Amino acid sequence: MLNIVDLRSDFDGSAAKNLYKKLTQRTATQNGGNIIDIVAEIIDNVKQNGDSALKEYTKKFDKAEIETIKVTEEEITSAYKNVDPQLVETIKKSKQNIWSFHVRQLQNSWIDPKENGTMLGQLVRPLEKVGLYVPGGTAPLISSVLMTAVPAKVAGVEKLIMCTPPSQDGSINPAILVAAREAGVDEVYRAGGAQAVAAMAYGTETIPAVDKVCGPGNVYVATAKRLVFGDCDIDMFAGPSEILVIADSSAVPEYVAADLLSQAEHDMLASSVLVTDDVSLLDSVKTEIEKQLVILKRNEIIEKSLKDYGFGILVDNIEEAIEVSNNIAPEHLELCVKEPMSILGMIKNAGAIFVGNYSPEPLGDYMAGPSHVLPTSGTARFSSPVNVDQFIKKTSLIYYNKQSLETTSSDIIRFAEAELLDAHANAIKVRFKK
Ligand code: HSO
Ligand code: ZN
Repeated sequence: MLNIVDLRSDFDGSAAKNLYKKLTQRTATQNGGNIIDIVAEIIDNVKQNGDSALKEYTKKFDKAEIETIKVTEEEITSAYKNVDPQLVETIKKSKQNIWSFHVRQLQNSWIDPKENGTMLGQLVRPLEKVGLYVPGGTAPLISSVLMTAVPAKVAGVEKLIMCTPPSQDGSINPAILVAAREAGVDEVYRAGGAQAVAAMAYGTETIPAVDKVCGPGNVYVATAKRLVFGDCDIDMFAGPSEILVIADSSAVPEYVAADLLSQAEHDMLASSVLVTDDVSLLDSVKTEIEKQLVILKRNEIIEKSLKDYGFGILVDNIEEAIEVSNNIAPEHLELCVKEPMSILGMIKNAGAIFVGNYSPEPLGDYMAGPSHVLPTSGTARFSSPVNVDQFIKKTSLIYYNKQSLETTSSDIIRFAEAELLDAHANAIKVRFKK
């Protein structure tokens, strides 16, 4: 089922290059066409007509006739009664682990007074209002609520709101509501798609405008985020899930196969790649995939995903495997090799690295602590997982006294005059004229 690519004799060849391209451009084709026009019209309508536009779209796209957009306190209370108490406990544990990890990312403001009387500093402040989009879809991604909301709350975001499309009866998955409450989300609204992004970016009668819109979504949501960017901030464009496993003869085929399948089940566009220097491991993983696939519920999605974007890549040695991985820059990288720690230093591009046979990717999806919202489609070359930094901003602080300003006055005046900006120069001169 995996597509086999043998790079052993052709390591730097075009086979590798084409493969990287195919894997990192899985969503490129979705952004064309008239989607931009459709989304721009939706945004405009929400800007003009607020709540009533939202309700119309909810009727049209989600087939739900809703009276109240805001989820009530009673709905949240009853959500707790409708979720297995053990799942509530699991959600709480996961939240705690995510919190403990992200607390370590907090940065202090600082002020640096110098002997010459100057003082420079940096004030670190949280964003005030953030909006989180949680998509509907075939799998309710309860954990994704925690993985974005908790880092925002650790950063100190005061008002965290969430939009998610309702089911046809107007309700919202109770476990999603429990996760939102546990993570510290302040308000939840029934709204989906591009219209929800527009509502959070510009505000409606019910939904407050926010400083930043976060969260994954389909191509309409992604396009809406692109269009509102500038009026507010946005996070990354998370694409379909990816896993790349580097494995040698010490890997366990059953585990490797299970981990590849775990990401393939997300999406027909998901990608699962095994890179190995051991032909017989590759054979056993292929056999294991066939064996495990038949009992998996989402096997149709998995089969399609593996057919298009599942690869078994053969290389001469683990150094070459690392080079392949660095070129793909996978969202998730598993190291199933004899001495995983010894190769960490060579890995340049990956969203998250899972070290050894007992750190499978779903550990990171749910419980380990680092956010599972990670850079996809090769963007790990230049971007980071969702983290506290994305919910803060910095302000510079500058203090000079009369004497220290005088010391540097001639340099400022020289700069200003070179730029032909004499009002700038004058702002210095007036302070020191005799
Ligand atoms: N692996 C997905 C996240 C997820 N998995 C949510 C299960 N639930 C993208 O990192
Ligand atoms: Zn996952």
